[in-house]
Amino acid sequence: MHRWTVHLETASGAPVDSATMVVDGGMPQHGHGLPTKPRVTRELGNGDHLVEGMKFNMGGWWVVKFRVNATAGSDSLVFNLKL
Ligand SMILES: [Cu+2]
Repeated sequence: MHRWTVHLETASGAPVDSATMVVDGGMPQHGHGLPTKPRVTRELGNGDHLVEGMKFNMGGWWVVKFRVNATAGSDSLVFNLKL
């Protein structure tokens, strides 16, 4: 089980502390999602957010998605992990 620190900032580089973040993901080639429900458990300050519950229970191609809502705006990101 991993803990990730996710850093959020505006396009101009200002740290974003107060935000809701939804974590999603899965393995496109296997048709399944994450085996856990990761979530933000703590705001660490200076734009850093602690995400607990990240788990990758097999090797292969994973896609991880974050959806962010804050007063500064909404954004999302998707990236690949090859494990
Ligand atoms: Cu799989």
